[in-house]
Formats: sequence, structure tokens, C-alpha cells
Amino acid sequence: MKLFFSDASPYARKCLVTAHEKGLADQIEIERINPYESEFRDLNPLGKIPCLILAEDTGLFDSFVICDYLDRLGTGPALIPATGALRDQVLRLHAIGQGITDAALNLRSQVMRDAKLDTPLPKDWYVDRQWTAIQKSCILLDREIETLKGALDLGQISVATALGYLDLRFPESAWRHHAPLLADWYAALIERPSLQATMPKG
Ligand SMILES: N[C@@H](CCC(=O)N[C@@H](CS)C(=O)NCC(=O)O)C(=O)O
Repeated sequence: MKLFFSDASPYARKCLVTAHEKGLADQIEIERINPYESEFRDLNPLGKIPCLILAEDTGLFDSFVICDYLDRLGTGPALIPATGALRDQVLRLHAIGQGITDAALNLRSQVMRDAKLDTPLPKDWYVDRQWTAIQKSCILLDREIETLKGALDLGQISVATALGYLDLRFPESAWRHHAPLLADWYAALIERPSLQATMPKG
């Protein structure tokens, strides 16, 4: 299997953390690409990474679908519970992590757009909406910190990779101030080898 990957992509990192946790990292060939400069729409018409290339040259996307595939393929405890209330809880946590990531990437896209064009967008309601989504999500996670504890699951991985991306792109963000319990939880979780081996950069 080959994974179209970028060292900065929080979505791609989520997949690689999953691969490490499921004992599959050695079976995945990492191909670093810049999705904005590469043409791979025959494998993913959306032009986005991560994209997992299976042996039969089929592209698998997006990050949740790849994680679900790796979770079923690998060994060890399931990261996505098959049924029941715990499954709902994990998928909800995953969605919050994904939502924080999406909001941070929306902010980053605006910075990239401003750098390409000589017409910076005003810092308007759209930017405020992204920061509000990030702040409110961190506050909710702080309040519900107990749901992030216990055996590792994809919800926890999603939240951790979202926070890692925030620290990479927006180190000035005050999320720790709004969510001190979440900050403590994150500091402990990123000691895991799978997260240490995939620290974002770029
Ligand atoms: N929902 C997708 C989002 C993937 C995504 O937006 N990846 C970014 C890189 S971090 C990308 O490839 N962007 C290129 C583009 O939007 O054209 C997932 O979870 O995999």
C-alpha cells in the first residue's frame, strides 16, 4: 500500500498514527506530495490527500475511510467500536477533531490565498466563525474530558492530530487557556510512540 502524504497534513497524520497503532506502518510506503502542485485526480478526483493506493491501483479517501480500512486490516484492539453507545461516542469525538481540523485548514487556506493574490481578504465574519468553532470545540472537549480517557480510539487520535495542527500553524492560538484539562490530556497522549513518530512539520 502507498499513502499519498504530507508532513503537515493533519488528515494524513491521523491515518499514519492509525497505521502505527494497528501494526501496519511497515506495510505502507509513504509518498510525500504537495496536493496543490501534483496531479493525481485519476486516483482521487478531489485532488486531496491523504489518499491510500491499494494494490489494484484504487485510491481510497478520505481520512476517515482510510482509518476505518486500516482499523479492520490491522491487529490489536479496534479503534472504531463496531456497535453501541461507545461507537457513537467515538464517532462524535472524531467529528469534533475533524471539525477543528477543517476550521484550522480554512484559516490556513485564507492565509495561502492572501499570499498568492495581492488582495488580502478582510478579516471578516468567516475568520471569526472558524476561530469560534475551534474555541467552542476545545471548551466542549475540556468539559467532557472523561470521554477522551480510556483505551485509545479514533476519536482521541482525531482530536490529538487536530490540536497538533493548531500548534503547527497557529502557535499563538489560546486553546490551552480555554481548555486546561484538554491541554493536560494532550500533553500526556502525544508521548505515545505513534504520535511522536508523526509529529507534523512544514
Ligand atoms: N475531508 C478530507 C480533507 C482532506 C484535505 O483537505 N487535505 C488537504 C491537505 S491537509 C488537501 O489535500 N487539500 C488540497 C485541496 O483542497 O485542493 C479528509 O478527511 O481526508
